Amino acid sequence: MALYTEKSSLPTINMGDDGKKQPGLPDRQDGVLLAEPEVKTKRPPLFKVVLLNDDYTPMDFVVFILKDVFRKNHEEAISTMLEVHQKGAGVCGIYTRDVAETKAELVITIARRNEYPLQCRVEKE
Ligand code: TYC
Repeated sequence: MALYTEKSSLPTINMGDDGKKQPGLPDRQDGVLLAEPEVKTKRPPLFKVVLLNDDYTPMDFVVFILKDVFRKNHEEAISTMLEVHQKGAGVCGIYTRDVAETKAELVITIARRNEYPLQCRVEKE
């Protein structure tokens, strides 16, 4: 894209009534595109899925959940399960709100179907 950067007194087309630049519209002068429009994007807020320890859910089942729901490999799944077992809680993953809530619900659904009391929480990062 050619950039015309020389200063000129010609008004830009991209101007509102207040004379201010309109965000998202390209800068033009004499119909010539001066630069790509500046589009401001914001990253979405992130949420942790935290798994909680209990005395009844078997370790193997937690490892299965960590692989199946959180796509961890065997070593990562063992390590996260042991962290939760030893410290009482541990982060399984960090996602946008909808993904975090869906994964947390899936954990509870699979656990209840297997009659285990496994719990997990969604917390803002
Ligand atoms: N504490 C459980 C046991 O000894 C294992 C376990 C680990 C349970 C992690 C839940 O989130 C958990 N069988």
